[in-house]
Amino acid sequence: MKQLIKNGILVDSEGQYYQDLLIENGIICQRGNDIEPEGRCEVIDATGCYVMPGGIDVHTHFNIDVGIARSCDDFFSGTRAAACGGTTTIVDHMGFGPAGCSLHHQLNLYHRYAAGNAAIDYGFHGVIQHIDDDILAEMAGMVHDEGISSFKLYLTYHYKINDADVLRALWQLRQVGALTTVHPENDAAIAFRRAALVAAGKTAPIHHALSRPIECEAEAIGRMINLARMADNAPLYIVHLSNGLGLDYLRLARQQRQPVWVETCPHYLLLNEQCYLRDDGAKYILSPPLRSQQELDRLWVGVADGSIDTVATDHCTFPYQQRQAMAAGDFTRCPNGLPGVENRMALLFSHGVMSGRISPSRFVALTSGNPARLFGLWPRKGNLNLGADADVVIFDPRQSSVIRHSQLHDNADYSPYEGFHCQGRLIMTLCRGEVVSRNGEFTGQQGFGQFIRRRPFNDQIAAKMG
Ligand code: DUC
Ligand code: ZN
Ligand code: ZN
Repeated sequence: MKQLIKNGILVDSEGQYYQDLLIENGIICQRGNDIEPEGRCEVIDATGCYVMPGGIDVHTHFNIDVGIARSCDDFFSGTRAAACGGTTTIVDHMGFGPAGCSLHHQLNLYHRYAAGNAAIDYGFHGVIQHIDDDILAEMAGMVHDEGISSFKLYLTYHYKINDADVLRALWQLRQVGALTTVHPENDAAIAFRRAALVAAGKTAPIHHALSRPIECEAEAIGRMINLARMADNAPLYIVHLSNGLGLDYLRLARQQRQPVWVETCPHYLLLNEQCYLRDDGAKYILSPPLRSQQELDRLWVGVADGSIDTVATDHCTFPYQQRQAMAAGDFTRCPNGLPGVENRMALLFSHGVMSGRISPSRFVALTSGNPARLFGLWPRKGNLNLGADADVVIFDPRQSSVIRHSQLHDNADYSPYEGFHCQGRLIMTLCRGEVVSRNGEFTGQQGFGQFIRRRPFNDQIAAKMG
């Protein structure tokens, strides 16, 4: 079966081209002017539309057990929502397993969660919850036999890793060809501030933000940068950056040619801490928390000037009803996380491209090309080159939409972006040539998604990011 996407503006991380795109058996097989359909071929008219690589969201938490609750989107509902929002591949962060468990324990569990459920392609980041000789020895097999070429460690939460073990992890992961990703927040600072707030009876949602100020995150970012430098310049990826101070530390490291990269999320670009003062402020509790408008502005500068590399969602859903019941007015009892996997592409297209902050090529770099290069999906994904998977999104810049949770495909009961206007509308999403969404409706199939064995981290590929 062939598909021919005609008359669109093809966009990749490098530029824009008035070309047609021919797909055969789920693979991009020809690009050029005035390609004519031959044989059995569906023609898709993309006149006036941007035709771009499918989105890659490298930060989701589907079906995650966070100890006090389990997120309500599993690998079917989560990837269904992703498909409807123009994302064709996700890389999910595995949750913690039982104390002392192996890396393979969680990998095997996550394969069971995703297989037969995912509607788009997927991979997993490994999770490091302790370090010992067995875990260090297991890392090479995870990368080279299992296709897990990135791992996450946490500097806070139940299985926080101390500096000595962070160094051991960074060192070994570099040796085996993996990228270390980190949740950077200073655990002692959170505990200190939280205790004082709780003792004073200050437990409203705004106090969640006050318990984790930007210095708490920036300190941990700076520490990780320096530890990575001392671990033989190990490659490092900072997840969910929320503030400009941390970004300045990253810029400094980059100036010194250190291999560090950083992700931010739509909520840190579009929602500020005023949300915590609303009656429904508990809807916005996540970590790191939402920040002041000044920090949002500083992140937009980083998105535009190239110092931020990726935009992912950290999609981690707990219904508002459940949040209210569990928190009962105390932010310390509220499960953390926001939904957003269906809105990332449209929000960044609207507030980034259509508002003139970034070019369409930069949009592709942030949402697809750079994640593919960093996380071992390139050249199969993240581009529209011959031989790549036909993962494609078609955006019409002339149309617009308003986000309503009632029209989304996740299992949450709200959207933090309710009522947001998006200029530019997603018309179609193809994953390996299959139309998985059309005009906001899910047209894919549960179980269509394939596990993607990711390649080892490659600094030459990462160096060419857009
Ligand atoms: N913070 C995380 O680190 N992960 C999931 C959700 C959240 O708020
Ligand atoms: Zn995190
Ligand atoms: Zn996360």
